[in-house]
Amino acid sequence: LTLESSLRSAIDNLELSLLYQPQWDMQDHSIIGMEALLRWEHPQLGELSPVEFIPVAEASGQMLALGDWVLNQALSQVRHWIDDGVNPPPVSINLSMMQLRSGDLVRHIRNSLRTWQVDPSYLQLELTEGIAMEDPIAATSQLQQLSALGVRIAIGDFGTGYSSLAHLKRFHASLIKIDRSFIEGLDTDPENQIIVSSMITLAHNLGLQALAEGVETESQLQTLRAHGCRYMQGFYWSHPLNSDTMTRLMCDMR
Ligand code: G
Ligand code: G
Repeated sequence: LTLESSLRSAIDNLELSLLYQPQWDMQDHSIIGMEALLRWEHPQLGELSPVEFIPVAEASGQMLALGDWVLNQALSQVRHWIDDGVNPPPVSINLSMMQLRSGDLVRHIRNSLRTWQVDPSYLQLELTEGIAMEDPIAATSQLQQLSALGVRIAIGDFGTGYSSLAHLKRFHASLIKIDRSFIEGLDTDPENQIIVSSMITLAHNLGLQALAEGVETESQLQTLRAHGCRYMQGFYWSHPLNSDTMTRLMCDMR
């Protein structure tokens, strides 16, 4: 059985799940958001990373179905949390190239929000510079509509691709996520410190929030703080968590 054909049954067979990684506000150590991360428990191959199967989904015309599954799964979880009296922070989902290209993204998102009766402010869409820049005009128009709806936009893997500063504003982003590769080298490479510090300043000067992803050590944390970075995500606090563990964490923090 190929990955492609087993992906077709993965949704039906409940082999997919979402994990949630908290995002922290360094000022009061509260959780200001969480990133939903897709997992596939393959019956023979075990847990597969999206890095392995997202390209298969894109190449085999299954990405839209997969993207819809992620969207609905995340919003149904938000609905559960609200119903259980756990007021969750915005949940961020990753968008793929195909979803932005389909031309149907805004309608899908509006429908899902309506289905689950979830306010758009609970949803954040994360896309990479590369995805947004693939077709900047189409991206701009859809992101503008989503932002007008009240959905938040985040640009992930920031600094790794071709970024035009003008586009950052046009994409209606409210948050940039500084790529893990810059955080990794923070302790050893003085140039990385300059780059990260500039990205934080750039974000703030544009009226955007800056979040550092992949923070793993106390020393990275301190360096980022010293450069004015307020929001962080990474193994230092928490790995991606299943929904039950995430619920417990949110309840414990109140
Ligand atoms: O969680 P992990 O480190 O394995 O994720 C690897 C990559 O897969 C990350 O870059 C992440 O953005 C991407 N990814 C995780 N979940 C999703 C998803 O639901 N949709 C898309 N398009 N990408 C995802
Ligand atoms: O590109 P994106 O931000 O969506 O990637 C998220 C991926 O990064 C997930 O697969 C997640 O498991 C992983 N991740 C999250 N925090 C850390 C971290 O502190 N260190 C490392 N190495 N990976 C992380």
